[in-house]
Amino acid sequence: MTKPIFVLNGPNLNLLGRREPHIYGSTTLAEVEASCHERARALGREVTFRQSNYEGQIVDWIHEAIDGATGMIINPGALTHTSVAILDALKNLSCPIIELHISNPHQREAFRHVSYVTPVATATMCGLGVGGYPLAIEAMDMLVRKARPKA
Ligand code: CA2
Repeated sequence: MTKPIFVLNGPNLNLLGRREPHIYGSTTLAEVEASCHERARALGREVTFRQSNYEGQIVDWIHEAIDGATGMIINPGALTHTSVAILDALKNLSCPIIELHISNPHQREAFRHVSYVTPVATATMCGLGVGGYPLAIEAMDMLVRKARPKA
């Protein structure tokens, strides 16, 4: 059986749809998760979708992905701009990595212009709102097929 695509979400993303709708929209994280499963199903893939407010938990899930994921989509939230631990964990993955953001951090405060994740990401996607999540599933499917063409 093929391994799932991991979709990991960092701190505060559990508040999606309930706070700051002018930046992040009014869709909840549960609805975002449903959109990922739906797009993955159409592509014949599975998704493991998780969110945590704790850096160490995200590091543990990245470790789980070393042998357990076919691709890693990660929105590390604010940890994008601070976390050497997440960078170091991601370095251990051999599968494609997509760094995903709902907003476009480059249009926001200067401290959001730095990402510790970008150097190890296969691709980055940002500024597409929550619609970026199912698009990232499609992009990941393309990257995985490119990495491992069928015999
Ligand atoms: O645009 C993104 O996806 C971010 O990763 C979101 C992070 C932010 O620190 C990054 O710079 C860009 C913040 C996540 C907070 O999510 C919330 C969602 C709804 C309400 C409040 C916070």
